[in-house]
Parts: sequence; C-alpha cells; structure tokens
Amino acid sequence: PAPRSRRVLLAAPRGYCAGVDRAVATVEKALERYGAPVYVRRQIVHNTHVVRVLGERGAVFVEETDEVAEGAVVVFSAHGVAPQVHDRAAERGLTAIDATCPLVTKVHREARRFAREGYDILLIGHAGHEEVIGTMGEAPGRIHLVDGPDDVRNVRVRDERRVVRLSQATLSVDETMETVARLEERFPALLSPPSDDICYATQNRQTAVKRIAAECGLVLVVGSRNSSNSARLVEVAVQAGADAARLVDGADEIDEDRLRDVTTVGLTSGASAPEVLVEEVLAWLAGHGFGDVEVVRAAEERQNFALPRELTRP
Ligand code: 0CJ
Ligand code: F3S
Repeated sequence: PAPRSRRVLLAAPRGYCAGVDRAVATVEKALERYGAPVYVRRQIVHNTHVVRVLGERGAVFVEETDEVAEGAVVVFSAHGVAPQVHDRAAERGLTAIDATCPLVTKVHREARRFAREGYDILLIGHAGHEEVIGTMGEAPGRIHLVDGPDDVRNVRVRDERRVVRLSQATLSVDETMETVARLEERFPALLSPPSDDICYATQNRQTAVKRIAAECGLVLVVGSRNSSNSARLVEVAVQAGADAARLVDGADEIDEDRLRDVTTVGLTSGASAPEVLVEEVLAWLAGHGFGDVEVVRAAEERQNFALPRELTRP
C-alpha cells in the first residue's frame, strides 16, 4: 500500500500559561525598571532557553538569597517560596519581587488556613520539587507529602477526622485522581480543597495531548527535563495511546531514527516552553517530510495575571 502522507498533529492549548507569561515579564520589567543586575532566586521557570535569554539580558540566577548583593533586587520564581525565604530577604534589605503564580499563592493561603484550623494537610506532589518545598514551608510539621498513589500507605496523621488534601499545580490529573481515591479509602473524612489545585493550564495541556496521542507514532513535548508539567505530558501521551513520547528542549534533540516508520507526529509543549521553540521544531519536521500540520484544539484559554505591584506603581 502507498504510505500515508506524513503529518503533524499540533496540540492546543500548549506552551506558556498565564503564570509563566507573568513570571517572565516580571524579570523583563524588573530589568527595565531597576537595570541589571536583577537577581532571580532559582530558575524563574523550568526552561533552559528562557533562563539563558534572561541571563544574557542581565538577570543573575542564584540558588539562595544569601548570594544576592546587599540591597539589590531579587525576583522569586513562579513556583513559589516558603515564608522563611521572604523573611531572610527582608533581613538582608533586598527588594523582593514575587513572581509566584497566583494559582500557587492560592494553595499557600489554603495551607495556612487549614493549618490554623488544626488540620493535618496531605499535599499530593513530587518530593524535592520547588513548588512542594515552598508550600510545605507554610505549615511546617502540619503538611505531609504524598508522592503518588503508592505513597498513601505511608501517611501518618494526628487525627484521622481532621485531614484535608491539597496538591501541587502541575500533576497528572489521572494519577492524582487515583491518589485521591486511595486517600479517601484510608481517610473517609478527608476534606477536599475548595477549588482544584491542579491548574487550568496543566489540565488543558493534558486534555489536548490526550486528543492526539492515539493517532501518533511519536509525540514530541517541547520542554526542559526539570519541568514537572512537561514531564507529565510525556507520561499522559503514552497512557493515552501514543506509541512513544519524548521530551525535547528544542529541534536539535529530536532523534531522526525514531521517525523512520512514523507517519503521524504529535507536538505539544509544556507551560514554560516558549512558542519559538515549537516553531523551530515545526520547521525541522517540515524539513523531514512532515510539512502537513493540523491543529487539534481542546480548550480556549483567557486567563491573564497582572504583574506584581512593585512593577506597576508609578
Ligand atoms: O509550578 C508552577 C507554578 C508551574 C510553572 C510553570 O512550569 P515550570 O516548567 O516552570 O514548572 P513545573 O516544574 O512546576 O512544571
Ligand atoms: Fe501557574 Fe499553572 Fe502556569 S500554576 S505558572 S498557571 S502551570
């Protein structure tokens, strides 16, 4: 039989979410307003390309605020920080600008409230992730990390009648449902958060990749290795029936051999990956016989967040 023509299914929505857009713009505006260097604690978002470009413009990325010059400007990353990090920056006389996504800040607020009301908080999330460290810092000793369904059996609480669950914003929706089901089995009185903690962008990108996955011989997800939401898109694509899925930082990481017997390539990108990298991948694919591109849209997004106040007041 004649080989079917090669094509790309391009998932939408993909790429930048409102929180990443705001975080990147925060560093750009801070550079305009205060001049270089502007220090940034940790990667502003988990994307190698974004960090490199901002670095070229005068952003200085540090691990801890202790490395920031006395009195200088420091931006906190989109993933959020524990209150102790704010305190330490204030002690050192730094001008702190908080680029934490408002949807993460919402979870911090809930953690403080439930801790105040005497709850044990079960935070579903990945151990060691920046966002989890920040959220846990809001109620030390009261928050227990639950890292996936198999970790449920390890949870110990003070009072089984007073437990609530919260979660990291960028988890797999399906895996989290499984974790929640197991938690509810163990703790019938488990309280759910007032609103969903997995953010709209994470949910929409997963819904979109699911729509294309089953037809794809290979799904490419543009994103960096340490980007949680991007890594989840790779997992979700495979679970939804893609023959294979790969995370790539850019076109130069595509493995040509993998495409040999593939007729349909799926393409999406994580919330921290700039669209220019997707365009680069599309150009590479076109150059390898995949010039036919079909967009598959699963949702419309209109979310938009105002910049931190420090950057908008006159
Ligand atoms: O945690 C967040 C507020 C998501 C930020 C955007 O994505 P990224 O890749 O920087 O971070 P994750 O590793 O959390 O997905
Ligand atoms: Fe915020 Fe979700 Fe993006 S938590 S930074 S909108 S991935």
